[in-house]
Amino acid sequence: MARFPKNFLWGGAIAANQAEGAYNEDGRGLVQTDVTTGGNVHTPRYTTYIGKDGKPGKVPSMGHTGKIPEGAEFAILDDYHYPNHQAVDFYHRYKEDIKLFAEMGYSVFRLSISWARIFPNGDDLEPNQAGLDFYRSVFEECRKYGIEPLVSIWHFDTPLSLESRYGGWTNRKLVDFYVRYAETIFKEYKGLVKYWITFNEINNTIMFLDLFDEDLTDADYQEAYQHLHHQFLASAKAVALGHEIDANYQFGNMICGITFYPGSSDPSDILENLHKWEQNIYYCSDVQAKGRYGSYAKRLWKEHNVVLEMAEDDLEILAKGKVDMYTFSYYMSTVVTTHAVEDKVYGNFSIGAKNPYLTYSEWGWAQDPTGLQYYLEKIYDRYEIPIMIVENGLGALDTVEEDGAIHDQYRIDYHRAHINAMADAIADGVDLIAYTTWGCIDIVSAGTGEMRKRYGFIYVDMDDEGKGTLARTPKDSFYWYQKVIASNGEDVE
Ligand code: P53
Repeated sequence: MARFPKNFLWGGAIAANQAEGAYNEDGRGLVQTDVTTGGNVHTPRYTTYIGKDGKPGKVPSMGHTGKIPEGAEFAILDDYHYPNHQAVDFYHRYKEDIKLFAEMGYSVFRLSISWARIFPNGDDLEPNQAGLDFYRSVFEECRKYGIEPLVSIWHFDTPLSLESRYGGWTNRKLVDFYVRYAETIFKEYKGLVKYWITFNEINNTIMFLDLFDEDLTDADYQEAYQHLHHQFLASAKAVALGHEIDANYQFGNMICGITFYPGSSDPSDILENLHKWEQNIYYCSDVQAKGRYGSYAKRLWKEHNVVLEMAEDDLEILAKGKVDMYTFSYYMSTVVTTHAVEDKVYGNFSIGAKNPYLTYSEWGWAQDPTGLQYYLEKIYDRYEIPIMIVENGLGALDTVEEDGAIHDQYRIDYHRAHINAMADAIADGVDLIAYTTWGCIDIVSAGTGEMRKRYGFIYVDMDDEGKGTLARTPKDSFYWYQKVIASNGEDVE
């Protein structure tokens, strides 16, 4: 028996703001990462601004939602390095990079379109032709090698101008701006693209809320849930419209898929764990895959006195915009407990207590392939639609040997274990159709802004200060993945 179906899609994934660079070229508008500094595992990234008083300042960017003070303006300051400005220059090197992806044997390549390349201010009435041309050329390059593009419409990169002038996603007006942008690209790339993802890791807004701030008020929750409601509407409207524009279009939601385990058999831990799944995973995917808010949503809102502002036909819009496939990222599992935690995980996005049965990466992320199998089986049972794993990888420090080789056996081991877990889930009945590893090529880390936190199978000569030639070198994992793909997942040794 083959471990993977015949048409299984193998490939890798990147995001525009972490790979492209060229942040101010060809009419592109700014996004939040352009005013976000580099950090590391101990120091957060900062969003920089000029205050009302004319003085420069910074606030921790907290993933993607850093708020600057009233009256301040986002600003690029002279004293800081902004790693996303240049990133790894995919904007100018995409032909060379896609050729390498083809050499690995990719049948799918996940990338995102930068909204601010198409609509620099977000609310422009006409798209920027240079932006449209760029992605057309990228997709044509993929097609040349028989690679299917898998396109995220939004990957944490709302045009900055929509943040400063409208206050971002808490403003309902963004729904229409997003839909205009989506309609433009659906029409433009008809015949070139088949697979779309509406919002990358949409659940981060609620999942990471209580991770960064201990003094949260009900107003913070109100804002987060309202923000999500608007993104759900935008996603549902885009899906319905996309299906009209091209009946072949397939849409995925995108969930940051973390597997939650109860810390003990204490029933209160079991219940708390269920509630974490509801708040952090199901809340978003029920709306996007079932077309309605789950029954527990009322409890979540009540906990923080949230009253969602909804228009009359909102629930109908959500019901009509169900996604065709469940797409998610998977890096780690985490432990939920109601008891005092002695051994805490320190990683920037790892949450909760340390799991004594697992090993942790240098950035504190739990390595747990069984958690991936668990997630796949649980989610497939709930939604019964095709599943894509659209991110999975190990952020690690790589060493370049004197002869230029990069022996990243740890990365190979990580992926082998996760691919075996996928095969086990498929054997158990899960309809898994694609796997795109995170960072087919080294790119800027979203969480820390580092280059040294590398995920790629292709090394990029660039350091945290922005020094390097940007030259590309295949790592050992490159040749290993080539073998995996050529054997359709049979040969993972
Ligand atoms: P970095 C948090 C937790 C898990 C995945 O992350 C996350 C995040 C938010 O950063 O993000 C996804 O680069 C995300 C990618 C990101 C990747 O995971 O912080 O979709 O943009 O690069 C890895 O190590």
